[in-house]
Amino acid sequence: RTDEDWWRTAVVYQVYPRSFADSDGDGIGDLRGLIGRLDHLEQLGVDVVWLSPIYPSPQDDAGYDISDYQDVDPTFGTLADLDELLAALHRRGMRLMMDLVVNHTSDEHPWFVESRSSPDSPKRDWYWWRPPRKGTVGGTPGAEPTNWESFFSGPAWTRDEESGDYYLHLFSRKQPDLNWENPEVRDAVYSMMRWWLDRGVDGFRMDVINLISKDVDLPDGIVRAGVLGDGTPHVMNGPRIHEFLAEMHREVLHGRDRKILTVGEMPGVTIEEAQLFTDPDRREVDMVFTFEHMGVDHAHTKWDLLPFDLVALRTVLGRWQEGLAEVGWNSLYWNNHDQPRVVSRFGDAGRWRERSATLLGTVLHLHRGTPYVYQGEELGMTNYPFVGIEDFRDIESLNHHRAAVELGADPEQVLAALRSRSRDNARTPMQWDASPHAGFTTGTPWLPVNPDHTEVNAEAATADHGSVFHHYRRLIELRHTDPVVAHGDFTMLLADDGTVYAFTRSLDDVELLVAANFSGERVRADLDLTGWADAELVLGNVEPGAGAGPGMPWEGNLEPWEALVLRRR
Ligand code: ISL
Repeated sequence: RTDEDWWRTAVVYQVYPRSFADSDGDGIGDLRGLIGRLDHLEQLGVDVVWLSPIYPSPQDDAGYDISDYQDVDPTFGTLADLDELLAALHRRGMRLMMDLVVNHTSDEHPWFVESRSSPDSPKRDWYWWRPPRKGTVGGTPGAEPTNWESFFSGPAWTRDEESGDYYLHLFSRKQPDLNWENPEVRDAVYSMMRWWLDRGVDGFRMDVINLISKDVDLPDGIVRAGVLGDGTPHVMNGPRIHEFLAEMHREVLHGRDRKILTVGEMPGVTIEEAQLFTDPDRREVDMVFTFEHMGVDHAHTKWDLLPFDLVALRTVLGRWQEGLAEVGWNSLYWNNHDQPRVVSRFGDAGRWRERSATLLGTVLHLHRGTPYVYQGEELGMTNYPFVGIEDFRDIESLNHHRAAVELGADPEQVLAALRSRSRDNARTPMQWDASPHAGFTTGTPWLPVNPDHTEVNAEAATADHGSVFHHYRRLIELRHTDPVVAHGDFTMLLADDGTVYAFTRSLDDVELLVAANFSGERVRADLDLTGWADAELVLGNVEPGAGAGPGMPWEGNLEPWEALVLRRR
């Protein structure tokens, strides 16, 4: 294998810095806190750290609203701390991937301040400014240039009182969208990216990067519920998206002395699009984050809860495995800072917390693609027991609550959806030990620590050989040592089974069989085990294994939430 595709055998660990480790007692995590915890990551064995935004920011959207791309927010530390983190990671053989948020800036970024200052500003065209809709009075509902709803509720346009014009913001009003049609904008972004690469960083995770090319006619969207329309067909995977990414590759990534890792976060991306985005010959990005499997438990929006459906999950994941088998590459994730905790979502966070957390890890890490571990996932961290709206901090949750209640929804139902789906579930502090704030801070944490930290914490998990942590460590090691895990073909089994998830992987003369029982009952997997009698048990989450081993072939029985991996030649 060449250095060109080192990332195919890699595992990425996401750090959400505000909630990882606080070194100075202000209740918010920081870079020095992270530097102090690198042993944990090294022991886990991950190859890359993806760092969520640490740039100067008014923190309207927890750092995804950036006011200076080339510095560090004092809350998180200094550029010198960042350099030290980078050096410390490199010394330990790990790489650093930065978050690149360039669909929008903060409204406090000097570019936007300048753009807003006058319709004649040389930077006016760096953002999407439009007059009120013809025949309307600016500032009144309906006068917005389009009917689009923002991802964070309410109209996607805000009026600037001074000029009377509106600016576009697909997210909060403090996150104005950059106009990528303007070549100066693209140049400014590329030069900023080169600056980070010259500093030594190893990759970029590109925030909502498939939203940067808009349909310049800005047509209205279809109105489904309420009064606002769905603008997404006019902004997702827009007409120039491939052109922009290829240009970025040429201008920034091509010809470097090392292979830079790129992953595009792409809500609404289809497999057909992903094949184009990740085809190595097209030189756009190495992989994308799809959202399709995150949608299997919602109806129209993420707030309309559906029960977990294993068949739906398998159908989606299976299609992506197949779709990117010949060309392109998958990213694999259950969790990030925008998703509720997977063990509370697809597993059983009560009686079978550890068992289901290790099952979920096994299933994900044995797929073909690059796995991402979100901080705390390797401990089996769970959703927080939120009660009232005052417990939430996330702008998406707060805005949705306000908008839904205004439209007449039952507040108790809105809260029920937030408890299960709010992004704050992912954002409670990392649980290091059993002490009052879980070893995260000596001060008051910005979001409370989950009360289960007395049991679920890194100190306890690293000391226990049978923990979720050590299971994840073994999964990561397996990817590093057994080429079939990274490079083997993937075949899904049991297409219609609502309980057992099973598949095989194969490379040359080696074949793996993975079987996982997504239920709290003992079951028998309906698999044809001919030829597996002498298989070796590589990994399992039930001690001492389900009877598989030399002279003790596995007969297809699975304990509650049991997952196992067999290998044959
Ligand atoms: O959180 C979501 C899932 O419901 C999405 O609406 C989310 O906002 C979308 O996936 C884009 O996410 C990224 O960009 C946002 C930021 O708030 C998220 O944290 C980030 O991951 C805007 O920058």
